[in-house]
Amino acid sequence: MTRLLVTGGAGFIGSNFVHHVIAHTEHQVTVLDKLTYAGNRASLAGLPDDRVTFVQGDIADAALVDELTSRADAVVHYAAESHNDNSLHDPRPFLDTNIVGTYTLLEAARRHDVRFHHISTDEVYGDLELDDPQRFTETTPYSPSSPYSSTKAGSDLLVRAWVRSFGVRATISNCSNNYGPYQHVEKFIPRQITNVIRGIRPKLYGAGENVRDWIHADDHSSAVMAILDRGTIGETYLIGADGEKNNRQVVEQILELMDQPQDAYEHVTDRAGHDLRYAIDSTKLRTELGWMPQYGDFTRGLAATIDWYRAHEDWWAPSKDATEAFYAGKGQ
Ligand code: NAD
Ligand code: TDX
Repeated sequence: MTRLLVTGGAGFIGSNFVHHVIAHTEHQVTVLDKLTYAGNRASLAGLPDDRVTFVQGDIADAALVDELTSRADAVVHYAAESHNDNSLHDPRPFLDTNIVGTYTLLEAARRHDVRFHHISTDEVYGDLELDDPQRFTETTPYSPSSPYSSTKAGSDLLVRAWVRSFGVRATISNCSNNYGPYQHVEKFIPRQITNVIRGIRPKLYGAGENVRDWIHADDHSSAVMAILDRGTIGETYLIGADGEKNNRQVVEQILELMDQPQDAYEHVTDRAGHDLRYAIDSTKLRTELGWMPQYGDFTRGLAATIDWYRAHEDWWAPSKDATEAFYAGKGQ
């Protein structure tokens, strides 16, 4: 039995991972989560009390992090400020959590010699041209564009330095855009689904030509488990499921699946510095660790996600009005 400390376990992907661990292993889980606007305890509902412990706290709180890390066999670090648009509005919390928070966890992992897995993003690599035949690999140079992605890049580099300088037993994964249930309504896919449910037209930034490489959150979780179980210390693994689509295609698919005319959306003010395209080559993860995504069919995963938002208005409704007010203030 392994004791996992999962940071950010009340967020979208962290909570998916906690459910995955409980369903597929015998591990014990302690969740450390600050419950920012993005955290929601309801995302952890139904889990067994004798295997999951919830601690509300900040990953930058050194005393708390030290105590929890001393009682763990591995730290799986999801906690972050995660939304690009928020980082353009107020970058400070991104520095505090993504940089100082990661540093605080690394120091505790170093003191207690605890295995560490750092969750990161493909955005650290910057963006690609639409017709670039290359995709991101583990050797692509870092070139982040936004306050969010630059703080994630900084946190990755801290992990690499703590491995090399102090021998911390860490791995890193950089994943592409996730979708699925329990994603905050500020993000692209849930925002558009819940807009349609509310009778609001979906909002496409700019022309909608930007490409994202979609992966279901369940597939992200199984990849992280594979890296925790079989990954090589010091290595980075890219996680992706060959899911490239431009934003206009995704909105049209949502509208079609929700029985709306395919052109029932609006173009709104583009994001400043908007990355054009992300695309992941996950050959290393597939060949070295034998991982495969289970959601080959984006349309099926999207339809199930739409069903989930239809059935769980109680989960997302409390955040919806404030989120739309924030966007309205920016012409988005
Ligand atoms: P999220 O915003 O849904 O959840 C983040 C969680 O972290 C929340 O529960 C929040 O309360 C918690 N948190 C924030 N600051 C904290 C702090 N200082 N101390 C403790 N807890 C804190 O984010 P997400 O989309 O689930 O992303 C999780 C991780 O995955 C992040 O590291 C993100 O960079 C990475 N990632 C996300 C995606 C994606 O598509 N969403 C893709 C690749 C990587
Ligand atoms: O209303 C919208 N309209 C729109 O066109 C919103 C909210 C977004 N968009 C566009 C911007 C992006 O091109 O959709 C795309 C996806 O946007 P987000 O959901 O904000 O995701 P992105 O900025 O790509 O970053 C996501 O993937 C990588 C996560 O939020 C990050 O945490 C992760 O690291």
